[in-house]
Amino acid sequence: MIPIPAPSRCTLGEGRFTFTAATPLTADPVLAGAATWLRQALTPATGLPLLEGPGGVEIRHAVGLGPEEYRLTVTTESVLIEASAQAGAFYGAQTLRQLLDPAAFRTGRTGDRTWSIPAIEIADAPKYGWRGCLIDVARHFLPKNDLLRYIDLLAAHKLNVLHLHLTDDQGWRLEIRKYPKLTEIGAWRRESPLGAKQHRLFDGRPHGGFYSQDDIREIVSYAADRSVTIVPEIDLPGHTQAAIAAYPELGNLDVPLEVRTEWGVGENVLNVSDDTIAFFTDVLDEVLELFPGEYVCVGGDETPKTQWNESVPAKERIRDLGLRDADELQSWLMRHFTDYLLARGRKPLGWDELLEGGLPLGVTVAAWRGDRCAAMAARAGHDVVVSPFAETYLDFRQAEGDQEPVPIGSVTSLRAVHAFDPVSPGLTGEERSRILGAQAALWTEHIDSPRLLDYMAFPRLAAFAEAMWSDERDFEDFLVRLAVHEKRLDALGVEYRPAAGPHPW
Ligand code: TNX
Repeated sequence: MIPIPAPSRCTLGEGRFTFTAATPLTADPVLAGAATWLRQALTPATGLPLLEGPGGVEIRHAVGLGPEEYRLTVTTESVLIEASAQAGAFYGAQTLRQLLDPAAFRTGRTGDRTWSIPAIEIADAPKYGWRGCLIDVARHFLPKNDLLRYIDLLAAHKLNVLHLHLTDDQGWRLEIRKYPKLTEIGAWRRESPLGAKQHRLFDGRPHGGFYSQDDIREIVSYAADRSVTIVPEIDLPGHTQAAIAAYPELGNLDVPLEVRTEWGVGENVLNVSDDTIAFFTDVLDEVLELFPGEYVCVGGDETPKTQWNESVPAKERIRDLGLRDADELQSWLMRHFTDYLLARGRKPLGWDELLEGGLPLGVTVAAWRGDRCAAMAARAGHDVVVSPFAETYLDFRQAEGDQEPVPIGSVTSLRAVHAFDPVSPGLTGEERSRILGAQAALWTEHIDSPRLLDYMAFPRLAAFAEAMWSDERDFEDFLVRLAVHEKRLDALGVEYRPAAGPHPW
């Protein structure tokens, strides 16, 4: 019954608090969102109306707590959540839900039962501020309702950032009003000539989908109600073949391209003309309108320089700008976009490859290639969000075995994710303070359905959440709590990988 992630401090009392149809719920007006959410979450499963009024469950504003911190005090007579801000109140409400029987996680009633929680005192706050998860909706589109369900799942684990990888070679998933072909053409890929025979390289099927701007507004506000901020990613200047397929003038070749039907790093990158820069500035204008969060990711990863090394206009650009080579050209190009974001009061996020050509301060680095890159970025004075592939890439499988999904990368076990610490031991105090936190990554080359996404994400995302939130970590104790947590996931309909072994499909 002790929650996941484990709270900082937790003292069990005597007896239980029992809910009845008459148990009221009230909140300070500034924290009303948490009460609204709690009612929405609990009433369908429990039948408890939790009507407005004093004397039962109270969400009270308290000064002196951090914005994500809360205290939860349950006696036989009352339930009190104290917080200084919405996020803390919401996390208190999430913890309260975990104290109930796992049946409270269903969306309808399963019979009459008495709902009660143990008397307990919890004081809780997160270890890291950036507790994120990347979902790649470009390689395989995740329909809106499934994405909303994921936002609920992140919030249930007190994760607070959803990094949405919206564009890639294999699909452009965001409606841009000024450039409709990005989704008319770029959101759809045909059957791959490689076909199903090459399953391990590509699933071979036609595929597509995108979010309209109203879908995005809905997703952003749904997430905000659950203390989740969305960081949109428009990946530049590599990973852009879908955009080039829609608008060939963005590319380096004279031959038309189609939305890519293979995985792996692609050679087709943007050209560096003024028109291309203007095009993506327009795209970012619309992105900023849609996503109010501070951070916007402009990618910068895996950009092969072959085409620039062979293209006359690129070579002229390098010469005219007095640059040394194509790596510096990438930095020059990316600086346009990061400066643009900084000038509009936003914080640019970019993958660690950007460090290679020099990067303006004020750019936060998403370090995916291990401790060395994270340390390098911190040392150079950048804020860092770490996402090392060996420990946080949840597209890697959870165990060896023929029944496990497509083997890419290495095995990332539940234990390894739980033991993960974003701060590597070699960092100085100053460098440590630059590590904002971490994010798990669900890249979806080989994850073509919400069912498989569940299987890859859970239970590892629960372990990751604990690594981000909890100061003290004990894997054996986590496993004991996970046995109960699996029942919550069952009630939510999450098709996680059971501890006993893989699904037979
Ligand atoms: C590397 S991490 C990528 C992605 C792939 C992933 C597969 C990063 C910035 N780029 O494009 O999907 O590996 O695990």
